[in-house]
Amino acid sequence: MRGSQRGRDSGGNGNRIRGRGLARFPERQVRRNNRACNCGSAILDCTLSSQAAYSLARERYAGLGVDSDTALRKLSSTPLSLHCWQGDDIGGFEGAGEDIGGGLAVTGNYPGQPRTPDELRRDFEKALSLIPGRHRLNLHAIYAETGGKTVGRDELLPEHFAAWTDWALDAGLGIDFNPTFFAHPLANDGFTLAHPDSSVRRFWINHGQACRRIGASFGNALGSPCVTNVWIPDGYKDLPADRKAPRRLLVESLDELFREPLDPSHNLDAVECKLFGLGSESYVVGSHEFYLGYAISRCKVLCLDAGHFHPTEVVSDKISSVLLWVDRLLLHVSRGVRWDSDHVVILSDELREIAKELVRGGYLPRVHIGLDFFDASINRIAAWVIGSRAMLKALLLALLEPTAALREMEVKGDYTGRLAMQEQLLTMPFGAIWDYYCESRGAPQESAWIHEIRSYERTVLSGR
Ligand code: RNT
Ligand code: ZN
Repeated sequence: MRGSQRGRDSGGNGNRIRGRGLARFPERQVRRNNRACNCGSAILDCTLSSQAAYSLARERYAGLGVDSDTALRKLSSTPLSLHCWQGDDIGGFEGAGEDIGGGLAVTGNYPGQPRTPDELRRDFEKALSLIPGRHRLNLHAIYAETGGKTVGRDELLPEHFAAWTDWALDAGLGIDFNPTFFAHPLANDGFTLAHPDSSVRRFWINHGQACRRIGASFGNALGSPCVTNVWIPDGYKDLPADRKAPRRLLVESLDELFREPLDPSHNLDAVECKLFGLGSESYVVGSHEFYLGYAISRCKVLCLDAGHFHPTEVVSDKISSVLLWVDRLLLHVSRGVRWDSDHVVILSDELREIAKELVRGGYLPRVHIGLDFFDASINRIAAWVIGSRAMLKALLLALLEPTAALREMEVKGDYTGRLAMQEQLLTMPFGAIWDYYCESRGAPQESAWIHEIRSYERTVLSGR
């Protein structure tokens, strides 16, 4: 594969990070002790009942030829990239008072929205303490901290993200990044990088260039490549007279935006397509075909957002196709519901299919698993926790699948056996494995984390 963007730790998906790890998560430290667990790594204490349930479940999976200890080890080395914007309704801290725009809409008014970067970071830490494993933060440019000074998006510098970097270093988190091509007066026409006015395009190109350098500074400081993802809202509500010209402009703008060579062990560029959005129902410049071609020809990471396709089209079916042609994939795991592409992720059929594809294809080292949803009608921290835990549960289910046995039936044409086994797998004692995993990684079991959210609401959120 020519000129591919491989990170420093190209054998994995980029979570070998610098930092002091659990230092910032006292709740996890409290649960830690020295007793050995069966599952091998990152050993924490587990209650006897969860150990016993795990032992029984492990035997059941062993009966299918599946080693659950190995599955847990693989799961714990798979990071998710958790999007900061679920925490504050994509508000950011620019303070210009712009609407989000870009066809993005966050509905709901749940109390406790964070008002400052520190409050957002505190909420994020709370969420992380309830999600097993070591994960990453996915940041947007509008979360810059400029000390009250107005800084144009085309002038943003790594120093405006110094607090995020220090915090991530302390917490042992990697960071991924996104230029923000919305919520700005120069995006109000609905066009940014494909705007017919070259000065508008130039502003947004400069913003993208600034963001790539910021991404590289995260990657350099944290010792793990930052995936910097470009998504633009550009498109038309109604039937365009010219579909070609904006796409040509977008290629030009992107080529200029990505012109500066950056070390792929610091920064990896990704591009995200969309079929339609609110206000861009008839035409989106950056369609799937556009970005698939762009990513292949320019050796970029392709981003597939699960909410960005026709409702009957599924991302799970695209993974094995696009990974024949691009080196790396970024997923925006989301859940479309009618017109909305950003409901909180749950353990749906499609989520399980996505995870199965990642595991069956051996793709985990080439795929960055990002989450992308926003809901302000429920507790925002709980939304992070529900979506992240659902993704991890889906991955664990996939890791516990007796894939070889299913494939054997498939090649023999025994589709009856294949379907019967797929149904049988749904009643296996997966919950015992998952609860044990959570406990052994210092995170609450499935029935317990909600109590911690309720108490955080009482003690912290209610004071805001
Ligand atoms: C929008 C895209 C994009 C955004 C974030 C906030 O439809 O999915 O990824 O959700 O940049
Ligand atoms: Zn997305």
